[in-house]
Amino acid sequence: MRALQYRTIGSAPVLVEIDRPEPAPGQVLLKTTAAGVCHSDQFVMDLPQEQYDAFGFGLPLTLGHEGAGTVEAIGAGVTGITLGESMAVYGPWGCGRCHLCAQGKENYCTEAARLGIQPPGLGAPGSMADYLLIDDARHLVPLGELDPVANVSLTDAGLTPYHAIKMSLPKLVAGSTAVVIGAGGLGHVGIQIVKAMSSARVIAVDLSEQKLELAREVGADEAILSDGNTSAAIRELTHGLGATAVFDFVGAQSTVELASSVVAVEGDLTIVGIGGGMLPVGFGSLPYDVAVRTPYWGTRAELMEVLDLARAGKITVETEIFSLADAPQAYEKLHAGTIRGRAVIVP
Ligand code: NAD
Ligand code: 9ON
Ligand code: ZN
Ligand code: ZN
Repeated sequence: MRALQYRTIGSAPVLVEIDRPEPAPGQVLLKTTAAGVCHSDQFVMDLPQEQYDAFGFGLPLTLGHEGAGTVEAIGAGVTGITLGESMAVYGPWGCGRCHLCAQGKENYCTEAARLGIQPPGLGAPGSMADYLLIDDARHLVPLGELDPVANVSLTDAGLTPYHAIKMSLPKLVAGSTAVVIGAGGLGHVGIQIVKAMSSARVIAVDLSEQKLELAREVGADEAILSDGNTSAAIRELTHGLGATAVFDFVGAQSTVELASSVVAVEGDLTIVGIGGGMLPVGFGSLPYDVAVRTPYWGTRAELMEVLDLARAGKITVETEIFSLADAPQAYEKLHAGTIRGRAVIVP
């Protein structure tokens, strides 16, 4: 089968021919229907050797941590799923047994690292291949009638903002303001999630006019450029109060500083982007009682909820489709900042 693999530090990923895996007892083999392209893949491929090794992803790495597929083969002992069923893949695999996994919070599994359990595309072989091996059937959520290509990115670009935003919902009352920094893959879905789940006004911030246009199309009430005036503009739009919640889908030094300069008293400052920005946090460094969060991906139940939001027509992913052979171009476009919404690979 074909697989898009990151093989050499600092080089572009390449399409290679590898053996099709067989599901061992307990496992499931999917025939891939779609694979999403996340900026985290770029982050991983930009790491120097030493840091890459520290993450333990290994080489070669078959990319793709957003995945969907139809059930192709079922390992011994697996029950409850049928051949041919269309599935979304829950990516942050955990042990399934620890206290957090028992709550469906496999994204925060306390045993995964010790047991060497890694997400597909971030250690385990990922979805950018003709077939994808799933370690356990509980990591599959039926898509039903949802189109896998249009919805595959809900497994990360939907699930991650959903998890981040859901924690802030008690604060996002009528009259509140949510700032979404970065209207890319995660951000453009995040805007829709805030609008679908709360009555907050959304101010989107991005570097590019095209992304701001997309932000407005998907429901942002205001969309403003990220420049020296952004902080003042947000203060003005919020009558000096600042934003009830700031979701930073970039996480660079400049954006976490922007976030801290616009968050309101008792607000939430949620850093989702992994751009390496750091904030000094201590009494007086932020408005009173601001909560700073750094969430990772989302829970199994939340993936079901995100798919239900899509079924209800409340959220959609803007997609640009690429073949597996053209996947390296998708990463080039992502790197250049010219993907509108999410790039999706269709093998
Ligand atoms: P993306 O490239 O699709 O979107 C990023 C957007 O941010 C783009 O529209 C870009 O123009 C904009 N941007 C870049 N610099 C900016 C700045 N200084 N000010 C304002 N806007 C700026 O990326 P994505 O796939 O949506 O991922 C977003 C971030 O979230 C990445 O850092 C990714 O690695 C991270 N991520 C984190 C988690 C998690 O669980 N915490 C999960 C998935 C992705
Ligand atoms: O899901 C992603 O995109 C992120 C959270 C992966 C980050 C990483 O480097 O493991
Ligand atoms: Zn991701
Ligand atoms: Zn666990």
